[in-house]
Order: sequence, then structure tokens, then C-alpha cells
Amino acid sequence: MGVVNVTPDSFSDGGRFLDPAAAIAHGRALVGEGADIVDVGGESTRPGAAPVDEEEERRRVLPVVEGLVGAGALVSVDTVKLEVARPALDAGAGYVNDVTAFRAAPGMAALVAERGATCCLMHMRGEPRTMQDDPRYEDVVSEVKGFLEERLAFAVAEGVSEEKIHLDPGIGFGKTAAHNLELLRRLPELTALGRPVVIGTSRKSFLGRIASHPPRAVDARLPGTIATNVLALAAGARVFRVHDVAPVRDALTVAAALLAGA
Ligand code: HH2
Repeated sequence: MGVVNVTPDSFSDGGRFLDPAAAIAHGRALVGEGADIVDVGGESTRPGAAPVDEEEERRRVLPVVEGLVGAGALVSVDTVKLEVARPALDAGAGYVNDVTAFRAAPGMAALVAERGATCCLMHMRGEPRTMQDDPRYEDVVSEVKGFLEERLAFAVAEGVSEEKIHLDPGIGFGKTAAHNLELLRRLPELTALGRPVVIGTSRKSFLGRIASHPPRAVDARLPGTIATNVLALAAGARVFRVHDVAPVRDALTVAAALLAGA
């Protein structure tokens, strides 16, 4: 899953693809690099990000969704708003990536069910503005697992077909570096839920902290991104949400060949 952020303030590429033509060209390039899904988002979820109103989010996202439909990949809309998801699905998107796992917008699950779209249900502790203020868990993996289990049951009860549901532990969403590592280490406990697990470590700050990089050296996080995605593949993850599709796809292809021989 390649990331297309149509935002001025995303943590790693904010402002680079705010122009729809630039965002569409970037999305097409990611498809060319081998992305099976392109995830288009118009609101940053980085810690402390300012909320975006619905009309502005639609203005950012819809032309890009329209421009990427037919480019050779499934188009995903990364939104928590019903009236952004609905017109994106009307325009041909087939995947809804809701980082609140259907908790923000009543009706989101029913919309996904009605359209037969695929969706990603992600765990987040708190909300982006405050989620990194001293997050604590008794046992992060069992709490995330319990949450995803409950959200999966909710989505199915709302009519979403189970085969259309992906689950995501929400790396960095209300979690310390130690929590992120524990979730990655114990991923088989989440794949045991029986649905494809999505992993989003790409360029996230914990990778830079572990490798002792300067705080804003985002591009230097590619090796850490590759390491975490390869190990997540070995632990059973199936969807890898990344900004740098070509190098991660290459690493995953080689790792998959090696694992297939095991
Ligand atoms: N991470 C981000 C945004 N959306 N969705 C899922 N399912 N999983 C993730 O880990 C995830 C996500 C944050 O990354 P990015 O989109 O690059 O940054 P920003 O939120 O600042 O736009």
C-alpha cells in the first residue's frame, strides 16, 4: 500500500503533493513501483496535527481519487469522515482506511457494507492531538487485540463482509517506541484473529530514535522501515503501508522467496 498525502502538514511529505496533479503523478509512480493499493489522505494524523474541515478534505482528496482510479491499483481513501468516504467511493475508490476503526462517524460501517468496499480497522489510543502524551498499557498487545476483535465484530454486525476487513495495530498511534516494538514482536497474536494485518511503520519517528538519528531526518528512516516490514512479513503481516514503495517491495519480494523455501 503506497501513501499519497494530499496535505500541507504530514510528518514526512507534507506540502509535496498538495497540488492534485503532483499527487496523481506521485500515486501513478507508486503503482509503477508495484503498489497494489494507493492510500489517498487529506488530513494528517501526526501527533498534534490540526483537524481539517470536511469541505477542505473533500477538495484535497476527490480529484486525486478520480485521477488514480484506473491507474492499475485499488484506490483507498484514508479518512474518518463519512462525507469524504462516500464521494470517494462514488468516484471509484474501493477501500476505506479509517484510523478510528468506525468510531468517529456513525454510518461509516454501513456505508462500507453497502458499497462492498474493503476496509482497514486501526487501533488508536486517544486522538492525534494528545495520543503521544504518556501512553500506558497493562499489556499493549492484549489491549490492541481485544480492541481489534471488538471492532471486527462490530463491522460484521453492521453488515461488512468479514473477507473485506483488514486489521492494523496502529504503530505510533498512542504508543511509545517500546509499545511499537512489542506489537511487532508479538504480531502472530494479532494475525491469530484470522484477518490480514496491515503494518504502518514507514518513516515513523521511533525508527529514527532507535537508530539515533537527528529528530527530523525522516528520509534516513528507510532502512528501519525496511527492517520492520520484512520482520512483520515473517511474523504474518500481509499489507505494508509505505511511502517508499520500490525499495520496500524489493525487500519484501526477496524475504518472501526466502520464507517460501522454509
Ligand atoms: N499511519 C499514518 C496514517 N494513516 N493508516 C493505517 N491504517 N496505518 C498506519 O500506520 C497509518 C495510517 C501516518 O502516516 P502518514 O500518512 O505518512 O502521516 P500523516 O498522518 O502525518 O499524514
